[in-house]
Amino acid sequence: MNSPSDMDLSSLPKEKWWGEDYLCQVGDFWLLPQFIEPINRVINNFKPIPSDVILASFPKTGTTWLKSLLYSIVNRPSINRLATEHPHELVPFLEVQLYASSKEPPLTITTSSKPRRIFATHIPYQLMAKTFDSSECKVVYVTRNPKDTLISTWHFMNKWEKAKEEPWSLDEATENFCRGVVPCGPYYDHVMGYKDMSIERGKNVYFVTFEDLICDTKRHVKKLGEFLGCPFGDNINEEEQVEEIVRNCSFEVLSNLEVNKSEESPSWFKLPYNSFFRKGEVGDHKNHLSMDTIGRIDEITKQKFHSSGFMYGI
Ligand code: PAP
Repeated sequence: MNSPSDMDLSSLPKEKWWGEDYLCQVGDFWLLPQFIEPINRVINNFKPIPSDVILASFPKTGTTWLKSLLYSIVNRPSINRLATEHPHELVPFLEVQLYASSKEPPLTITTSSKPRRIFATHIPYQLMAKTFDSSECKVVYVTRNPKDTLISTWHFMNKWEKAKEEPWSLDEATENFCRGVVPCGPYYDHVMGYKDMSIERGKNVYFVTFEDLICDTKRHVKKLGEFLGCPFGDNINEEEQVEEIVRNCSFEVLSNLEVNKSEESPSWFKLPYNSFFRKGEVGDHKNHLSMDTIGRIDEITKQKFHSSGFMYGI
């Protein structure tokens, strides 16, 4: 298999995905060309330490929410930096922020286990296997049902400058999603990589779905506390802490903070801070997809998830 460490960009398979823009294939995955070098740097240089927490996800599946939750669980709500700092600044992406332009470990990477380091990545497990398998770090993976993921991706992409001239139609987005030719796609392979890892290395991987998280956020906050080795006790004070974390990280609270409503863009990304908050609901695909398209995606979900025993996504 091609891995980013031995690839020559010009020799990689390419596919058009939006107008004239193309994605490059590394292993089985389609990546935006500008992220191939940074991903390469992460794979070759990032060495997690055992106390690290790494949030992995396919884009648009709940990353921003989990960043907020993990940051709050590890630091507890008394340090509510979420009130003034965007979740993506508190928990940086390895490939988009920390290793974006240099293989030299940034300062945050070189510090010790205190304060505890939390990083995020959209890199598929299959490309990061060596990094993860040689470390005892904790991995949290969040996924979301494919149809809502598609709709969230479609909305997000249409916020790009390019969309003003050339909107990404829902038909085109659906076609690409079904073929797997979207950034970090195929979605199904991304999810199954981490799902399999969670089965093989349950002690180190917490696999959760957006829908389960919405259903019972409190239970997951407590379980995540245990998983990360910083459990909440049974006393009233700690119960209140859990409730405060759930509230502080809710879509309603986060999306109404000035820092998250900001039209400014971060230095490392072209879209404004507010583009990471839209609706935060389960089932929005029903407002956009025809019954035929729903049927088509459900068929793929059966083949890719259900046939592997993962009864999810329909
Ligand atoms: P990213 O991969 O670009 O970081 P990510 O955070 O994974 O994006 O996904 C964004 C989705 O999470 C958006 O979903 P939507 O388009 O269906 O609305 C966004 O609204 C949603 N989201 C962000 N924060 C929260 C939250 N606190 N609770 C629930 N959903 C949230």
